[in-house]
Amino acid sequence: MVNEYRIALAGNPNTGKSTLFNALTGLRQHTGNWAGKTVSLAQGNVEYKHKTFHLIDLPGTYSLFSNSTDEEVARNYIVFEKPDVTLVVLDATSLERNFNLALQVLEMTKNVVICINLIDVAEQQGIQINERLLTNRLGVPVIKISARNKKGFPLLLDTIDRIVTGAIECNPAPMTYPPMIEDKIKLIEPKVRELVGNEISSRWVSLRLLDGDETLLNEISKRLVPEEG
Ligand SMILES: Nc1nc2c(ncn2[C@@H]2O[C@H](COP(=O)(O)OP(=O)(O)OP(=O)(O)O)[C@@H](O)[C@H]2O)c(=O)[nH]1
Ligand SMILES: [Mg+2]
Repeated sequence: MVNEYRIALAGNPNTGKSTLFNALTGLRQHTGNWAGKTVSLAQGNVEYKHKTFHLIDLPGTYSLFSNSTDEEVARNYIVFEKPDVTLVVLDATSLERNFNLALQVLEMTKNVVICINLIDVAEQQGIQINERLLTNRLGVPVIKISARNKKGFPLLLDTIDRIVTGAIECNPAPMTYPPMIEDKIKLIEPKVRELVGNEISSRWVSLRLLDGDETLLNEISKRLVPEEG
């Protein structure tokens, strides 16, 4: 619908996604309740500049390679449900580990905002983060926030707003692999594109096929390939 946008929150466990979600939406939400088989995603709304942002709190995961139900749920949401913007929430005190997931998301989808959370704790520890440098390197906005102290929210909301209105264009820096892998991608990608069109990144699907990710293949045939007969 016009003026309604879906904003997904992704990130490693315990990086403050639900805290951010609750602070922005004003909803109370229990944390860490994703253990069961049926995963229900918490949703809540934020009104901003005559727009409604529907926030979706995805399960916390260390990767998006469908090794677990949670990883599959988060992956499927980002790839197939295609939120208008995906916020990747990182723990400022363990950026190196957290960037693994961020880079995976940047390979899957374009409109991404990197939220470096727990900036209050990082500052206490003397950790300095150059968000401009990161923004330039990654090709998407990087914003320092403290979800608990509601710090950085105006810039975050404004950035989401500017992405959905097209005032900011996200251009995730392409990630390249060793020639052996790049050569294989060149072989597979045209065929993948025939299958998935522009619905999802054919390069990303090709990489997953090289990984032998069967759950993704099943998901693609379920969702994108028309049934015969
Ligand atoms: N100091 C500080 N603590 C924070 C901040 N944001 C979140 N926390 C704390 O970090 C812990 C984890 O926060 P959650 O919001 O539950 O994290 P989550 O990412 O939803 O975790 P999972 O749902 O398990 O993936 C909680 O104790 C929060 O209070 C912050 O900006 N500063
Ligand atoms: Mg949570």
